[in-house]
Amino acid sequence: MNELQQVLQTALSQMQEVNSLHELEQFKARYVGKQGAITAFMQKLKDIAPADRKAFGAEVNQVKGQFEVALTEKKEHLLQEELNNKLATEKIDVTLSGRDAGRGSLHPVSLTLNRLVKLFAQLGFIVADGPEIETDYYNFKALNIPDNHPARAMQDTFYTESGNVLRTHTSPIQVRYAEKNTPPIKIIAPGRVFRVDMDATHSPMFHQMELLWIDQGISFANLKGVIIEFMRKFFEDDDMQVRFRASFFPFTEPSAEIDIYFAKTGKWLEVGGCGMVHPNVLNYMNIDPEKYTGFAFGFGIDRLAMLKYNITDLRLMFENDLDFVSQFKGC
Ligand code: 2NL
Repeated sequence: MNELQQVLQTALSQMQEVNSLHELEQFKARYVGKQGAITAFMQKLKDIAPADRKAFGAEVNQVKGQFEVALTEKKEHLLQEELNNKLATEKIDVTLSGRDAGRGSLHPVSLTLNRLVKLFAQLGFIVADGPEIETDYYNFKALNIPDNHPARAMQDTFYTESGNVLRTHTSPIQVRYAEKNTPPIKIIAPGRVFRVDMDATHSPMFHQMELLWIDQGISFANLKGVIIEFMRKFFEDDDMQVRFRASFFPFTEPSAEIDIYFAKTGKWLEVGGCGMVHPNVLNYMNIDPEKYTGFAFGFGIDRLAMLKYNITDLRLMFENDLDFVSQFKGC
């Protein structure tokens, strides 16, 4: 019995030296664990004379209880100490200024599109929109593109299983608009277009913009005026030379390619196509070609953006690399 009391006294005094929760766990095991000093007394019970067993057992239980009460107090004390420690050391200075999250920037295609919309708004054109999945009718037939035209081939156009197409140009937007509205029609149609084509200078998805102006008395002079004015405004060069080179499109007659002259390089560059809307196309739009005429033109927004911002590789435009995109802040 004396021995047991001595073990308890030693335990209680040693407990005072413990100063971490981890240490306390190991300390606890030394006394009440499987091999613990207090546990050992419990195992002695079978060697005690039957008459003394009850008293002995009660005493061991009582000591064990005292030990555990002390242990719980110690644990609470250590937890409190740990908390006080944290509160004292982990201070937050709420007066420090915040970290800059960084400001995003618009993609050069978006920047260019925004400029185009603004520029043509000043000339009286509104934006029209339409679906990216189109019917054969709006993408080809209503544009006077014959059944055997190479653009309709599987090698050039993405077809859906149901026989629709991913629009190959934004012209169908204009056909849909003209069909539902009466002249004067003055619209621009920007958007994504899709063609089976993929190399250093071609992407299967790119951005195009077309313009359509239909009214009484619209002539090739109006076409030239709008396009020349647009090119000079867009490239911020009032003397920029624009050249119209005779060409062919099924949806316009006459048709021309648009070239611009870069004084920097001394080179003419083709930037788009244009023409007077073909009478067949006006008929598909339910517009009387005897009463109205119109012109249309189209160009690639990505290519125009590349020229404007001196971007040399088309693939950069579609990789969405932050180091690339963030170079256009403030443009
Ligand atoms: C090019 C050529 C062009 C048109 C697009 C058009 C649209 C309608 C009616 C008639 Cl609804 N024409 N669009 C006309 C001429 C040329 O684009 O090289 N695009 C990148």
